[in-house]
Amino acid sequence: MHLRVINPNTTEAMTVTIGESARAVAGPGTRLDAVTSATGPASIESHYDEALSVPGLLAEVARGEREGVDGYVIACFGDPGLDAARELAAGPVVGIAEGAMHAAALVGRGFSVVTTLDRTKGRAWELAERYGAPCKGVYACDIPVLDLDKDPGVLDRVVTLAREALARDGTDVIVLGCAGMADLAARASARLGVPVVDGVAAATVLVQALVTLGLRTSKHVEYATPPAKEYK
Ligand code: 5HY
Repeated sequence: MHLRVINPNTTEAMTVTIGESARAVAGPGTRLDAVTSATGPASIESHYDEALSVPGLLAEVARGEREGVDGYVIACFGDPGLDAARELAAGPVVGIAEGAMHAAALVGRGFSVVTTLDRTKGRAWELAERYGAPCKGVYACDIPVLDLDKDPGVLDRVVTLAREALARDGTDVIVLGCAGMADLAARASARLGVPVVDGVAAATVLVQALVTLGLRTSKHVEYATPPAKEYK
């Protein structure tokens, strides 16, 4: 099968981290490529950024459809453009928040999210609500997305916040709230002694599982191909 992981921001360095995390869990029969949106924000840290990330994301899904891609991961914790992507894609489309939250629910009673900026916490709560996931808390380490790979103290900040979250929320699983944190999951889990979910890996395995099950996005009504019309 051929899967495509799409970084909806325009920062190639993040796509490298994302690709490494996705390839680490891709099966032997899976061809996986990680691509970067050609247009839009360098990072997604607001509703404005999220809105401007969607056209570039959808262009990558449309290209994937022309190239016969079997399934997609939207590698941004806001799951931007998820429903629109499902209208374009024949195969399954999973966002990393969606994948992480469902995986977390399968290995614990409840999870806490550790994300980047305070202002993105509301979106994480909204998604947990939509997905019916047992999210008990959302915390921000206040590190801008593009500083995650520059700040040497990131792992310590995430672990400290996660420890506080587990105690305060009474949770037993941590979800990392940014694609740029994908490479922290194993080390954080070793230090915390609880499962720490990287949404890139979780969503990749979920899409792979759906394709293996022969489950493609339903085209009955809601996610049918959009009606043909002029777009200016
Ligand atoms: C992400 N922003 O995963 C989100 C993280 C966030 O550019 N990639 C981004 O803070 O929502």
